Amino acid sequence: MDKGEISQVLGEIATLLELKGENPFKIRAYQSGQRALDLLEEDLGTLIEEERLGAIKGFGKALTEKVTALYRDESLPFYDNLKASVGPGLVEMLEIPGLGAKKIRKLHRALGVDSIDDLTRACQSGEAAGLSGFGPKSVEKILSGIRNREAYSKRHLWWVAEEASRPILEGLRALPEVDRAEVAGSLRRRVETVGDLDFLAASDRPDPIMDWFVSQPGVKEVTAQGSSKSSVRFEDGLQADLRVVPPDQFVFALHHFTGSKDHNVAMRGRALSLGYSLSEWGLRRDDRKSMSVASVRDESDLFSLLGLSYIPPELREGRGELETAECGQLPDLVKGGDLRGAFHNHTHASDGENSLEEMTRAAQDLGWDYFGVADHSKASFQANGLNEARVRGQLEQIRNLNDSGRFSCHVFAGIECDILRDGSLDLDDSTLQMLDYVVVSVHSSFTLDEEAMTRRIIRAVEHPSATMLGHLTGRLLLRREPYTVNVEKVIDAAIANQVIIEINAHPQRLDMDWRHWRKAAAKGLLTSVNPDAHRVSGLAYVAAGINACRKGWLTAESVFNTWPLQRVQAYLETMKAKR
Ligand code: DGT
Ligand code: CA
Ligand code: CA
Ligand code: ZN
Repeated sequence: MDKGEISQVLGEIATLLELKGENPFKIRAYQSGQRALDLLEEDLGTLIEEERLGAIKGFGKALTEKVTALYRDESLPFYDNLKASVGPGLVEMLEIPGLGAKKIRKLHRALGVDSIDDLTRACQSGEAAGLSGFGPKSVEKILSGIRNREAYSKRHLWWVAEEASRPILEGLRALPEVDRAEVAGSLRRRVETVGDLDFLAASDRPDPIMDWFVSQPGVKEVTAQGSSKSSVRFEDGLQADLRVVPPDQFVFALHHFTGSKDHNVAMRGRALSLGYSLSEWGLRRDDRKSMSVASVRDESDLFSLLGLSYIPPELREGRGELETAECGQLPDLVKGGDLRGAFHNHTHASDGENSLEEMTRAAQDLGWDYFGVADHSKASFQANGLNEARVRGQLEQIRNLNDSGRFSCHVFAGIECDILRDGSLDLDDSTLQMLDYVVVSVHSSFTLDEEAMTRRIIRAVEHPSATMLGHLTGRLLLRREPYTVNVEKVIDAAIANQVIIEINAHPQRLDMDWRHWRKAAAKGLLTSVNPDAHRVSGLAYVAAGINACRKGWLTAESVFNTWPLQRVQAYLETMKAKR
C-alpha cells in the first residue's frame, strides 16, 4: 500500500473503533497517526527501512508495526477482525450527511438501530427524537440526509466518471472492429455530475465489441446485452451504456445521445421547420424516403445543414444555443490552454500538503506565468489558518522568493480570509491591505437564513480589501446542499464593488454554478478559475473549472486568470490603491 492508502486505513480504523465505542485515547491515537502520516515530509519507505518511523511524533510502537505491515502488504488481522465485528449497516450510516460515528453508536446502543431502514423507522416513530442529544430538529436533518443520500448515490462526479471512462474509450478505439468511438451524454456535455456513461461506437460487427465491453474489469453486473445496445454496472455503482451503430449513422447517433434532451427537442423542431426529419438514425427530407447522409461526415456538417454554426457539446443544454448559433454569435469559449496562472491555492502553512516552493514549481511546470497563494485565515483553526503575524511572515517569504529569481513563475501573496458570521473579515485591515489580493469565503455558520446569509456575504464583498469571493454557496456536490443565499443579489454586489466571483474548480464544488454565468458575465462580472489546490496534484482541477466556464458561455476575457501577468498586476495594483 502507498502512503495515501495507509492513511485511509488508519482513518477507517479510528471510525470503526468509534462505532464500537472503544476507548477515546485509542481512537485518537489512530487519528493523530493518520495526521502525522499525511504531514510526513520524508519518504515513508525509507523511514520504515531505516527503522526510524517509531521515532516520529505520533507513531507509537503499535502504530509503527501496523503501518509497516500495511506498507509491506502483509495481512493485518486486527483490521480484518475489526471490520468484521462492526455491522455493515452501521458503516453505511456514516454516508448520511450530518451523522457521525458517535450518534450512530448511540442509536445502535439505545434503540438497536443497525441499518438505514431501521434508522428511518426510528426517526419517523419519534423514538429517535426522545434520545438525549437528538430532538426533533436533528431527526428532521437525519431524514433529509437519508433522502439526499439516495438521490446522491444515483449520480457521480464528472471528474470520477471521466476517469473511469478513459480506459474504456481507449479500449474501444483499439478494437479492430471499431471504426470510431466517442463518449456521449452528460459526460461529453461536461455536466458536473453524470447519471451514467454513454459510449458510442461505429461498426458493422457489433457482437465482438459487446463481448469485450461486458467483460471489462470492474463490471459487476451485465444488465443488458444485445447487438445494438449493452449496459453494465461497475463495482462502484457507476453504470454504462454502449451503443454500436453502422458507420453511416454514427454522426446522427452521436448527436442524439450527446443530448441534452432539451437540445434534441429544439434541433428536431428546427429540422422540421426546414422540411427535414431528424432522428438518431439520420436526417431525411420530408418529400423523400431515403436518408440524406452522404454529405454529413461530422457534427459540423449536421449543424450547417440546419443553418447553424457548430455548437460545442458543453452548450447543448437547450438554453438558447440554437438561436445564437443561427446568427453565428456563439462565444469563442475559453480553453484550458488559455490559463496563465491560478489564485486560490493552499500550502502547508495552513492545510495544504506541499510547500510554497513545491507548489510554485508545479505551477511553473504547467507553463503558468503566475501562481497565487491563499492559505486559510485564523478562524479556520481546524485548517491551521494563519493569524496576522503568520500572514506577514508568509508575505515576506513570498517577496523573498520572487526576488530570488528561482522561479520564472511570479507568486502573488493572498489569503483565503474567513467571512465571519456577521460579514466582517477575520483579519485586521492593515494586514489585508499589505497583500496582493484577498479571497473571502464562508467556512462556518452555514445555517443562517437566506436574508442573513445574503447580507453577510454582501458585507464581505463590500469590504475594500475583497478581491474575490470564494465558493459562493459552499455546496459539496453529492454531499452537502448549498447554503441558502440570494445569488442574484450577491452577483450584483460583486459587480458594483468590482469583486471577482471565483469558479471554485474543485470537482466537488464547481461553485458558482455554471447556470448563472452567461447572464452574470453579460452584466460585467469577472471570474477566476480557482483550483483550491491543497497539494500539487490539485492544480489539475482547473480542467473541471474550465468545463464550468464553457458551460457558462464564458470567453477568455471574462476569466481573470487567462490575463497576461502584467495586466493582472496592473488590475491588482489599481484595486489595492482603492482600499
Ligand atoms: P445523465 O446520464 O442523467 O447524466 O444525463 P444524459 O444526458 O447522459 O442522459 P441519458 O444517459 O439518459 O441519455 C443520453 C442522451 O440520449 C440524452 O442526453 C439525450 C438522449 N435521450 C435520451 N432519452 C431521450 C428522450 O426521451 N428524448 C430525446 N430527445 N433524447 C433522449
Ligand atoms: Ca448518461
Ligand atoms: Ca444512458
Ligand atoms: Zn475555502
